Amino acid sequence: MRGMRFDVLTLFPEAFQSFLTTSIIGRAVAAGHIEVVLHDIRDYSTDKHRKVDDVPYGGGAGMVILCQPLFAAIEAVKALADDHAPVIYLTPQGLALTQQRCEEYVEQRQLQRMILLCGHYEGIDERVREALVDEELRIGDYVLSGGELPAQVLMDSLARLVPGVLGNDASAKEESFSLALGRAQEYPHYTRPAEYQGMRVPEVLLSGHHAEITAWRLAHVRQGRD
Ligand code: 4H3
Repeated sequence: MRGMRFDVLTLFPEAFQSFLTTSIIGRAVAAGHIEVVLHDIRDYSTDKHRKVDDVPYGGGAGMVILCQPLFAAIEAVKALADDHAPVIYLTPQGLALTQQRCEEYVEQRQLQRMILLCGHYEGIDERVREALVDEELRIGDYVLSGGELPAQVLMDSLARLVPGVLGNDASAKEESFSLALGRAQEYPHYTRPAEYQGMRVPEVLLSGHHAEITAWRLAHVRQGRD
């Protein structure tokens, strides 16, 4: 399977800098397993002052991102590659991002490319949503000031399912296996030293008996809770 390409539309491309250069994601980008292309929505404004937002019709707090730069940006970015790419808007009203949905994106649909739309302020003009947004996703039940963090969460959760991204290919599969059993669940992990301030690592984990270790881990699976 080919890597994934993400085209990110944002007013704050600099918010992605450390994410894209650090740790596993940094290596995945450097190795070409994932490609992330950042697009500054402001670059698509035709206004002489590069205006991207205005006050809401009907009144109310905050600013709304204009149709013009969003239509121009999305249409231009769609045309940059041949692959069909759904436009995904990160919003608290969207479908919940779950491990199962991540696996469906990466494996079942063999999705190669996504366009991620990050809003800010009060959000985007509704006509952009109606005409151009294919899916809405939320990373959790809370409101954030921008879609940039949710976009990074989405890319991180998908990237680690792309073959080659994790040094140890088993890690992602193992974790999704345990997730398939129910809610997010994990067994306890330990590393050296075997004793720290009087606290011992369970002896069975030091034993090298793989069947017993597996049984211990199954017995100590922790369930995610609300
Ligand atoms: C996503 C986006 C929470 C989530 C978001 C989430 C800012 C959406 C702006 C942005 C709109 C106004 N908050 N839970 N906020 O995934 O574009 O809400």
